[in-house]
Amino acid sequence: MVRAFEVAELNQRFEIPGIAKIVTGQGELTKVMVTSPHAQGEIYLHGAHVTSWKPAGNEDVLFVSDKSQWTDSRPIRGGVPICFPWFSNKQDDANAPLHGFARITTWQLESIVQNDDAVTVSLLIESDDATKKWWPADFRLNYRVTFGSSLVLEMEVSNTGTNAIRFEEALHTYYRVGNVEMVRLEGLAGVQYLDKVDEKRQKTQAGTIAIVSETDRVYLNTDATVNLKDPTLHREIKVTKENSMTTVIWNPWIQKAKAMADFGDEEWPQMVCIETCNVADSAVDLAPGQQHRMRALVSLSK
Ligand code: TA6
Repeated sequence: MVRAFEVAELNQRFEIPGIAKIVTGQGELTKVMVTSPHAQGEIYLHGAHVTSWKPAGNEDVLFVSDKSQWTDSRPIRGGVPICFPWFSNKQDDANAPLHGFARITTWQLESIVQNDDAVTVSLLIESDDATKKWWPADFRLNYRVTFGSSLVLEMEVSNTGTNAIRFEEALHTYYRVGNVEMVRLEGLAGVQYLDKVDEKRQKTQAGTIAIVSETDRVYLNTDATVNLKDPTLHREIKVTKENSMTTVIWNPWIQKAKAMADFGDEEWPQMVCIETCNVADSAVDLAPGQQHRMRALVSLSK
C-alpha cells in the first residue's frame, strides 16, 4: 500500500496532465488512471492489475466482480490477473498461492508514455528474497500495457541469473459480456484441449464454443485468435496473441460462482475468461540472459 505523499511523489514523476495520473483506488490501493481521447483505462500497482479498458464511445470491455477484495494479500477478482511463474496450483507446493505470486505483489511503476492515440503504462517486478521463498530464480518481469483504440498487454520475462529457468505465464483476462449463455467463441475449432471439469480428459474442440455449464478448458499448442461474439451487447471482442501457445477458456457457472466469496452468485452470466498463456507443455524455458515476450492484443468491433 502506498501513502498519499507517495501518490503525490509518483505524480511528480509520472503524471501526464489530463491524460494519466496516479490516484488512491479501491481499498486504498494505488492505481494509474488513463483518460485519453481514445480510451480510458485503469491499472493498479497491486498485481499490475488492469481493471478497466473503455475504448472511446464504448462500455468497459473488462469485468470486475462487485465482490472483489481490495487488499494487497489477495488478487483482485476480474480485469487482467497476471499468473506467473506458475499457473493454477504449484506442482511441488500445495501451500503456494494459486496462479503464482505476481498478482499479489506490489509492482514498481517504471513509466507512463503517450504516443499518438495511446498511452503505455510500464511496470516491473524483480526477483528478491520474497520471490525466492517460492521460486529460486533470478528474473525481471516487465509489463507494458497500452490503452488505446485497442488494448495491448505485453509480459517480458528476463532471466537475470546464471541458471536456466522454466516458468508458466497467463494473462487471465475477464471479458464482460451481456449474457454468457448467448456468446459464441470462434477460432479454436479442431484444437485439442484438457477439460478440467472432466478429469482433465483430452478432447478436440468441435466448432464454435458455447458456454452451457461450468467451463474450464486448457487449449493446447494453439496460437489462434479467438473471436468472442456477444449478441446481447452487440459487439465482438477479438483476442490475438504473440508467443503464446496455450489458451484457457473459463466460466465458473452457478455452483462455482456461489463457492467463491469474492464473486457474486449472480455474476457468472456477465463474464467469460479468454486467457492468453504458456502453461503445461508450453511452459517457457529461458537460458541465462535470455528474454521471452508474450503479448495479447484485444480489439472491439460492433
Ligand atoms: O483459469 C481457470 C482457473 O484455473 C480455474 O480453474 C479457476 O481456478 C480460475 O482459474 C480462477 O482462479 P482464481 O485463483 O483466480 O480463483
